[in-house]
Amino acid sequence: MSLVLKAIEISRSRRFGSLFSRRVNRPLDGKPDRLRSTTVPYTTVPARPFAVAARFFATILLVSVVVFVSAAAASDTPPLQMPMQMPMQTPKLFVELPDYCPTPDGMAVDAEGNLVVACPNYADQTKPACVVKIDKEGNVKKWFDVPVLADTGLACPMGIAFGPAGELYICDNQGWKGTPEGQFKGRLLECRVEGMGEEAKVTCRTIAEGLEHPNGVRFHLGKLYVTNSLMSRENDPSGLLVSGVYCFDPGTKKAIAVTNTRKDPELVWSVLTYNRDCQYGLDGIAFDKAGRMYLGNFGDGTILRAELDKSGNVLTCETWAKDLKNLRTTDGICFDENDNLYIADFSDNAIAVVRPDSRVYRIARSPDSDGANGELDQPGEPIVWNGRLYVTCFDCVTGPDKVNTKHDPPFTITTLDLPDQLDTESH
Ligand SMILES: [Ca+2]
Ligand SMILES: [Ca+2]
Repeated sequence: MSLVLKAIEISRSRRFGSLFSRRVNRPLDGKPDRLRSTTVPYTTVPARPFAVAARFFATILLVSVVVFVSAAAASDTPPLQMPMQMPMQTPKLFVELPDYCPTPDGMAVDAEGNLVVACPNYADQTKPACVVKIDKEGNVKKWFDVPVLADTGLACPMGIAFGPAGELYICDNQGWKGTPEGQFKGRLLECRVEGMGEEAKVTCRTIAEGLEHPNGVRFHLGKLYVTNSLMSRENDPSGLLVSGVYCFDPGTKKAIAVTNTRKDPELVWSVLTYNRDCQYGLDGIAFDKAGRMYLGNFGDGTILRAELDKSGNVLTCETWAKDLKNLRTTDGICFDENDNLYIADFSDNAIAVVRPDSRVYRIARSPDSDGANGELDQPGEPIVWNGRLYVTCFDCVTGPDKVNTKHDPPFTITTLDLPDQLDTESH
């Protein structure tokens, strides 16, 4: 502010000096010098220069007051909320997974700070579906093989979440491969595991069964919320796909059998997916600090936000974020500690961030590749771990709307900076 006034002071004195010296002796006829008759006397005309000078002073004073008042007012109000910079990043390779993890998917962090990854191994189901642990240095160890379903001889762990006692909840998506024997056989498992790898002692029980496509799970205030991405038995008059989110009590004594229709009492919300070219519904799920539930509707590329009551019932649910230029499909989602929501844009090989004000940004996108250099190779799920974003590369599905054209080794987890850290560093 003082610099501004100083500049005005300098300007004012210069303007006044030149103005006065030019006008103080002016010819009475007002003609330019070259036309003036030599008979026309010069005289001094003080009135008009002083009037001009007075007006000039008044103008300068007014401008100064306006500038001062504006600056003072500005200092008392918050700065304008300018759009945050969201530079596109080049993902970096975190780890190449062992051959027994060809299709990494859901993630969680255990009590010791390890990254825990579910591996349904759809790309090669001769490899038992398993859960691995990865330490900060990127050392990968098998934790345990997920108990198979007798009907299929397979397990298909996708979304995972820890409960308060270290029990691991697993969406066992038996229907994902589309085999007849796996249809409507999805389970929500609770597994307690002691030891690692060959020595692991695994005790699992089924919380819910008969799910068509259990995909994402979160433990929230003592309840388990699970997305069911397909509910094809529910024939909506529109002909559009129905999908939903269930709320299960982990304390249930016996497995809850669902019908995959809106009649299920545990179904807390259902939606349609409007994109007829991609009929795949609710997928990623996450909760913000205020306890609101966020759901990704995969085919529509939308994020829904739901308010819950204390019993876990959905009070309201609305489309919260949608921006198809920056986010086309919503697979796994997660929050950072600042309530920024990260989304794996599965089909577009990209990562999006939704700010708390619901604006959507794309922060990384990779061309089709094998992922060897850390490229996004069909991102399935993001997670915030040790101050960075980590993303599993599912690398398994191809099709006309998918960037990925081939399942190809290596099998990878890649990593990105959190945008807020970039903001901090750049300031
Ligand atoms: Ca790959
Ligand atoms: Ca690939």
